[in-house]
Amino acid sequence: MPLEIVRNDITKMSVDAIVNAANESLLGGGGVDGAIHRAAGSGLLKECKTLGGCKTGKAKITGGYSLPAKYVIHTVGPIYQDGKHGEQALLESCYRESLSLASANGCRSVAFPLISSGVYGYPKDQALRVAINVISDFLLENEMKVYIVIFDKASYKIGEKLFADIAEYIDDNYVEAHFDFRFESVRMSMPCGHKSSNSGRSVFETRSLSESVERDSLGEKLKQLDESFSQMLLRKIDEKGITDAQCYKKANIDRKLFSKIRGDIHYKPSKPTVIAFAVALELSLAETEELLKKAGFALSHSNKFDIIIEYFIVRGNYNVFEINEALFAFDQCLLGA
Ligand code: AR6
Repeated sequence: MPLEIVRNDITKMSVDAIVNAANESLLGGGGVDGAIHRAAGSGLLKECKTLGGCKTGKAKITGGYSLPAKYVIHTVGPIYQDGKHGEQALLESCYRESLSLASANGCRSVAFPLISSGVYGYPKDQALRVAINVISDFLLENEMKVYIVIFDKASYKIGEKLFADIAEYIDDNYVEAHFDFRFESVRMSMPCGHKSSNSGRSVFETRSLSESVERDSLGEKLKQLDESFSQMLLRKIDEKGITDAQCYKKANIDRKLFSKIRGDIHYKPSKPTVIAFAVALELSLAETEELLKKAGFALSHSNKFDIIIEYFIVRGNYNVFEINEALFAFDQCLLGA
């Protein structure tokens, strides 16, 4: 996944560069800045003293010293007043400048904290949205692995209305599914010889009859395998008139994985990968089910992840990054590789 949201302490990230939410002096402070200086050791402050500070919205780079990261990119986020003082443009600039500095220094992986969302008071859901928008734009043109690092659950918030809507959707659908599920388990646990009220034939008998038919035609059937996942994916890309790169980037899937899928018609993807492509291709719910089926999966109402995906697809919201925000908020695995 080119963009990933993770819960971690940024000082522990083994990436080429971590980004520091610094202040204009670049001489350290509290929050993530304090944590980075403590973990890097005194060499970092010494180098920072030679930089002559940094303006809000800009970024400067130093070594990582005792950190697992090779570099620290120091950027200064805006202090949030009321959103009418150019805060958003400045925050966007922090992400853009940091990414271009990372790129200029050959970094292939970078980790960001949610800049300005602590002491500087930027509302966390809006800070996250800005981060995702700028980073995903950058990833359309550049190859890099970018992490947004969320320190604790409290510092992560998607819009309250969205959260409440999804929670309600899960509630409505989850209850329904539990009824179905109980019914299913009763059916599944019937003993083999149980007479089905519909056919009057035992499950065992039905199976032996059909087994002989199947044995005969198995060889034939194997010769007529359905279109595979990879074949359907490539066909849909053609039908939508988009390029491979547009598709895998929109799906938040990296190029290498896409080439594997392209080169192997029997490639078996994970479920989040299939859904990421369905979202990138803006497939309807029925088409998503079809694509999932090609890879041996289905959407189920006994699964929160599936219900959240369904919530977005039925509303025609195909932004993989927004979907990932919501999945993260509900502690589900994310779309992508
Ligand atoms: N790893 C990842 N994220 C963290 C960590 C960590 N170890 N520690 C905190 N955060 P803040 P700002 C999150 O206040 O708002 C400093 O004093 C935190 O939960 O560090 O840009 C500077 O010197 C929050 O979501 O930065 C400046 O004076 C996010 O990092 C001022 O604070 C940013 O919170 C900058 O304020």
